[in-house]
Amino acid sequence: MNGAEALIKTALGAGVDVCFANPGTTEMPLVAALDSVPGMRAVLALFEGVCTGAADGYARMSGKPAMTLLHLGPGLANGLANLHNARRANTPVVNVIGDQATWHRAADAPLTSDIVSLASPMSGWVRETKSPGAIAGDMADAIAASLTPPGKVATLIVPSDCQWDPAGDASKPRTVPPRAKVAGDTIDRIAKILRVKKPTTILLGGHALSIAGLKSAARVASASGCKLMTETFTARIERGIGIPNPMRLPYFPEQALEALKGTQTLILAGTKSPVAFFGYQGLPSSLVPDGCACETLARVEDDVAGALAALADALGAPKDVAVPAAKKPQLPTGKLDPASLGAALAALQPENAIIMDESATSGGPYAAMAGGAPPHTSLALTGGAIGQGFPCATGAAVACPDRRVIDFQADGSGMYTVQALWTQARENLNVTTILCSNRAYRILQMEAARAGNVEMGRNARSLTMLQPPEIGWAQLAKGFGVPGVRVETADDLVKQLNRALKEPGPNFIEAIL
Ligand SMILES: Cc1ncc(C[n+]2csc(CCOP(=O)(O)OP(=O)(O)O)c2C)c(N)n1
Repeated sequence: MNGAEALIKTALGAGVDVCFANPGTTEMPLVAALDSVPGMRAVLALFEGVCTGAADGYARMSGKPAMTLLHLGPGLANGLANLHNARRANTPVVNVIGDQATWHRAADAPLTSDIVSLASPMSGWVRETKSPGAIAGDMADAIAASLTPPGKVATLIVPSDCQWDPAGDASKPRTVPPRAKVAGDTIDRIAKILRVKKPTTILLGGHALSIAGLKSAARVASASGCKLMTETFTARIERGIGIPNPMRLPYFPEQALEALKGTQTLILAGTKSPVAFFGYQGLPSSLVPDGCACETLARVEDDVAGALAALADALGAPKDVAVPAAKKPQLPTGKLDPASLGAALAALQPENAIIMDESATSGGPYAAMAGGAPPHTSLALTGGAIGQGFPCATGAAVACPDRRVIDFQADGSGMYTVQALWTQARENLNVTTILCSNRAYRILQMEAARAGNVEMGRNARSLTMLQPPEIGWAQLAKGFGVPGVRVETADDLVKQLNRALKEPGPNFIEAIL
């Protein structure tokens, strides 16, 4: 067995059986090993940002890492933005990156670069394999590191001679520590704060947004009268009829501070203390109101769902709390705008759908209505590096072939990684894309106005508008092998969405806003 085969056998032994790849010469032994060691599903993506975003979506839905296979420093560099998003989502990802043969490094050949330095900021764990005998153990360590709570990006750099030279056998999976249980003292301390019944808000994130976490949080709120809120951008949240539906902390700092106004204690459950997405002149970094105390029930790496359940019990909360009936979204007619688009999606999405939400400024009305949609899972852009929607939806569909994935996709963001559509077609994935076609970087126009640049000049307009020329989205989708249509009214959208959601395989709807 050579090093490459030992690596793949180790991955399979640890349950890692999907590889999102864009290989090159330095990964050829690994490419061969993907056949000589059977069991790995190898998925080609035509840009490394698609590989890394797909690995993120896959792990958010399956709970286990996929491996990426990337080509030296430049291949990794192309994938970094979506690794940044994965890192912010605490997603387990295992990057395997080929490098020059150890004896060829000194030659400083054209593709040689400092891969460790490139990988480090976006990785929670980085290692270079030093010998063929070490490769299997390194891979086992990388997988364990990725799965160590709360979940990490782990990057293993494997020189090509360590792949092709004879190696020992595969390594056994390492033991991964479970999420830390929150101490009884902490539960008692938080329960005491909640019993005082001063205005208190619990900010929920990470695993608190599972069904069990949300239900326990609702029990705590019903027993104590506290408010519940979720972090603004959630890696994964369960939503829909019958599922507690806390308000989302607003994005803009003025609105977030307003939403938290009057709160005397902010309790963190599976998230960090909230901060503004950007620094704005005259506004603070921290979104915790002045004079408000901040307490931690559970950190992101802790068993936050268990802590919320224990807290609910400590407060003597009833076992089940009725979820207020949510308004069922009505099918829209007439003009197509973010409100009618949101209503159409919320009304038509099938039970158990996975919504990848990179809808940016077009998604507000949908987010407000989704609580009345059938139960579903929602994934968001956690790190703000746009271009995540198409890849993440692709990975989610690989993880969950029996569920319909809906990529609710802003147009500007979509253009960064549009070639993921080709992977959706090749793998025949059940992904419906709804493209919010406002043909602008709308958020940047809003930010310009907020900064006082209301009458934008020629350059500012040019840098925030996506036409001319108009992007032919439906033709683009068709060119990648995904049937695509364009709709201009709410009625047309309803008709096309109804059809698309029932058809197997990928499809695409450009909604002109
Ligand atoms: C990788 C990366 N590049 C650039 C940006 C800056 N940026 C933030 S939002 C945005 C435009 C978003 O436009 P679109 O996706 O069409 O959504 P809209 O604002 O129109 O709703 C840009 C360029 C970013 N966040 N990430």
